[in-house]
Amino acid sequence: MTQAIIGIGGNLGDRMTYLRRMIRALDDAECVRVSAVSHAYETEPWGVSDQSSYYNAAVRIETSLRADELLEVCKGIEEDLGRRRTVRFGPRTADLDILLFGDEEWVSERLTIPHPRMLERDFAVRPLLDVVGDLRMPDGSPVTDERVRIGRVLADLGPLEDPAADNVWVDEGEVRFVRAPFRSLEVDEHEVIGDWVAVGPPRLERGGSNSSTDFDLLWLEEVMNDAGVPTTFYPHRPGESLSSYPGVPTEVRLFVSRDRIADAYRALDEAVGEDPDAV
Ligand code: A4P
Ligand code: MG
Repeated sequence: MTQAIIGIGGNLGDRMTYLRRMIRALDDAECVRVSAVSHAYETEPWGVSDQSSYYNAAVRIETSLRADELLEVCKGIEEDLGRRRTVRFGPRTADLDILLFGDEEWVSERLTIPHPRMLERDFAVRPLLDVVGDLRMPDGSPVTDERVRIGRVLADLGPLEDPAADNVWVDEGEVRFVRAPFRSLEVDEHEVIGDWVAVGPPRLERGGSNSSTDFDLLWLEEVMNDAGVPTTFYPHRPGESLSSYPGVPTEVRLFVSRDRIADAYRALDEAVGEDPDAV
């Protein structure tokens, strides 16, 4: 896994919506997971004058892709979001630049990492410092805002939704990550209860006798407990149904503490990685 930072921005259309869609698309991409998101900033357009201000942000991801593969993912997202390449540095709905990719350096016609002009751009550095406090360039020098001189931040527009905080995974049979409605909590009460978030598939039980799910919630509980992530079942532990309505299925769900969801992800990933039969 490599930690990479992607600078995102755009200055056409509903700019905030495009930022959200870029973040979402990155998190949805195969082998990419968003682990932190900066504030959104309104920034002074740089390059071609006479274009409207940009909204910029930075996204920290964990990925098993190589940098050149990640570039293809980024270009695909730009395309999906309707970017038309017209003028270089000109207006666009969605621009994704790989700013840093672990401590790797790339110099080719298609890919330069670290992004060559990032340190002089307020619109790149400011959000970047939101997502990684103590950040270093591949040569070991710290990333600071000392050299910024172009693309000034005009306004801090506040936090953007961080999908890592809200993702829950549910599904029948297989482990699959399903996104909760983005940041909103209008998930039904079976999925979020107070500070608890449901993970894993629901287990349907009928008056005491268990129906099978391919995926055992007790196994998942063990994984979480090993990782120190607090868990609880609702409405009761599997197999301990107290239903007074025999035959009426009860949905038993495992919940983990909401503020530990990132650890929950990691623990499951590791567990599945170790045990191919687990799913
Ligand atoms: N490329 C090389 N290295 C990278 C990398 N690390 N990440 C290549 C992404 N792409 C990289 O990019 C041109 C080519 O750069 C790509 O085909 C890729 O192979 P592009 O996105 O097609 O065109 P572009 O964005 O116009 O060029 P470039 O060089 O990425 O421009 P910048 O530097 O991103 O500038 N003002 C404000 N306030 N905020 C902005 O976000 N952005 C720009 C674009 C101009 N002014 C801005 C902003
Ligand atoms: Mg670009």
